[in-house]
Amino acid sequence: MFPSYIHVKTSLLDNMIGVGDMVLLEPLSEDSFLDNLKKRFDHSEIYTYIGSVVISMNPYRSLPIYTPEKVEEYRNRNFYELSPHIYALADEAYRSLRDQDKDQCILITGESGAGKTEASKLVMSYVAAVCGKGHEVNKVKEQLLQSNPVLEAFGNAKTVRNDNSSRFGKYMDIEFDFKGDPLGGVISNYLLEKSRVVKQPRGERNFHVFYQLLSGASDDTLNKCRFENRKKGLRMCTSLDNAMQIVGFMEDEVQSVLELVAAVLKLGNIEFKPESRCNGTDESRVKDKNDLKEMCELLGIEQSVLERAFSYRTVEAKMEKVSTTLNVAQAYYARDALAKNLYSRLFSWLVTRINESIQAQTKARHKVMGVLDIYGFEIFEDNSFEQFIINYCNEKLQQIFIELTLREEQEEYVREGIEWTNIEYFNNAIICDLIENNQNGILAMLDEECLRPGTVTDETFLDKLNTICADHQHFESRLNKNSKFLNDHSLPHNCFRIQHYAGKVLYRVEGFVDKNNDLLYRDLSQAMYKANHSLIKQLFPEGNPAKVNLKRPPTAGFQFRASVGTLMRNLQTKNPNYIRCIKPNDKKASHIFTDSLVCHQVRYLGLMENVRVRRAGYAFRQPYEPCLERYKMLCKRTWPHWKGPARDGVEVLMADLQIPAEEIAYGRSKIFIRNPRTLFFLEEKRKQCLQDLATLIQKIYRGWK
Ligand code: AOV
Ligand code: MG
Repeated sequence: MFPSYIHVKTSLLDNMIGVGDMVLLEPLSEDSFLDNLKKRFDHSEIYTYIGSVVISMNPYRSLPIYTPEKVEEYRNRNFYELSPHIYALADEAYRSLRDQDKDQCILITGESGAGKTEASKLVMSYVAAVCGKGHEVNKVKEQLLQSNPVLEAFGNAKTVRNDNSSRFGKYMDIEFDFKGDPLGGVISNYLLEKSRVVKQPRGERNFHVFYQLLSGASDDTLNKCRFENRKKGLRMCTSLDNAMQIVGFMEDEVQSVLELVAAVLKLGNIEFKPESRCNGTDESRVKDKNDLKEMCELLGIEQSVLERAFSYRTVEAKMEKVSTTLNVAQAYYARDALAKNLYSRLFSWLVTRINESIQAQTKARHKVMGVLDIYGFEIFEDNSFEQFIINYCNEKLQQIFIELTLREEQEEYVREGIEWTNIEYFNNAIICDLIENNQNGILAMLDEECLRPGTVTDETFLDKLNTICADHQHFESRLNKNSKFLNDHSLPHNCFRIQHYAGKVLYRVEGFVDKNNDLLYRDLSQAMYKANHSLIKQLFPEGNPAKVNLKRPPTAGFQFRASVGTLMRNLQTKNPNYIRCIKPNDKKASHIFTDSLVCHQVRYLGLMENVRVRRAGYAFRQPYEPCLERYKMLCKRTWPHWKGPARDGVEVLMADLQIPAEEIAYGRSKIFIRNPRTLFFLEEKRKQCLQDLATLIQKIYRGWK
């Protein structure tokens, strides 16, 4: 937890560049909040506090504020001593972990392109710079840091919003020993956006690694991956290769991984044509077998087995096996399902493999620092299952944000023996419940629909929602039985709308059932299991014919809900540190501050709410000693020395300055000030006093001359 005392540096109150802490904003309104952000942004001050929360504006250009000198500047300094910086938060979290034995977590939120991933890397590199040294420790640090480029190559892609958008959620626990030296780490990944493997929205790209392989791999690698005729471009793959080596991948493992990536590319080239059968139906056949052949060679799969799996599907029920033919559309569906599964399982394997490398070698683990960099809230024109899942996760994060911020405030009041007055705030638990409730939550109903026998479609799912959620105040649909939205033409029939804490989002149900089911025909998993390729075999354990399991695997939604639950329980046990990232414009441009865009983010990040919570009781607090030290010159009875407890001195001082009693509360170790104006008054007085003193000294000096 941050020491909540505020050492008022002039930098926090400089009029030119606004105030460094929003808690001190006077008057407080959305306009003044935005104005302050803009003022600071224009002066390249991209960081601003709300108490101990750091707001980070993406500058979209490199600023000279991450140098080794800066690291030294912020090292071992109190949070409010210097101007706001992400390093101050990292330093505070690290020291609190090392010296006060408190597990920490760094929660980074904000929309796509707002700077979350960059922020997480800055925190990690800062901690790496200030924690222990030595050969072994340095190796651990390097491995932890280099896991980033590896995961980014496979899990990031260029999107309309961000050239390096993370398409997976990531939580990393860094483990330290009692001295504060890093021992290792554990990474958890959340739902990779695997649909991107087979289809990308216009103007977007597939995952980086595909391009890195094709334009950057060595001739040897390209040959091994059956890309002999590939025109050689820039060599960019080397940095990935390096990173993988540092993390601890063996040469043959790197090769296997790249072969799999190549296989996905070949798979994407396979096309199908219909072949008429005597019973009048069409059966699918592979059109040109060259890509199929190459893919099978790469993965050590017998071509006929895979070819058959693209034409037939075997359904096993109890003791029976029934084979049905696939038409062309079904064959494409099967191909895409295989590509998505290959890639996402490879990604999960990579995470497991990285974890093996970076896990702590000793059991001396003492404390952990968790860093969460998860996809931000997404409101697109067309929102599907992926956005629904992502937004659900953000809803949960907002919930613990509010909960923990309030709890932290409350705890401090109790500790200091000050009366706590209840704060009104919007509790989004009701929206979380709409989504995750075990009985009638949207995810549960989707699962129920996916498991129900009979014809299940996205429409039957929507029907179900309409009957069950109709009266929920955060759920909207035109087919609601109460028809409240019947005439709302912004709400099409095949959609439902949720009023999230961050705004309303329209979800199109198409694909929900399918994506939640996430089915891969067993013939395909069995074909993969038979592969003579060490990696592939591991990725499809369910393809083992000896272990045919008729039970359905858990749905995508179910798995996600479970992992979010685990994450939340984990975060609850740690001391949270928040970084709230904001994107200044949607042109990826420097120096442009689009008011409406920023305003929108400030709203849905709940930042005003955050300031209000911080200011609800007493905006400001400071331990007695530094307070007395700073203002004792304002009172004859405390200047130049106060003999006695600092608290008494502060009381005398405040009485002498005629600060109204209701403005102040005296806690056990701190003075609490209700209104920032009182603080400004004190600061103003002090400035005046210092000026008078300077004039006096000048006069004396002249007198001497
Ligand atoms: P995100 O993680 O929040 O989006 P990133 O951290 O990838 O966003 O930031 C997007 C881009 O903004 C980076 O590639 C940088 O070019 C630039 N940027 C961000 N922070 C800084 C900074 N502190 N200094 C300079 N440039 C910066 V997403 O992963 O899409 O939700 O899913
Ligand atoms: Mg990111």
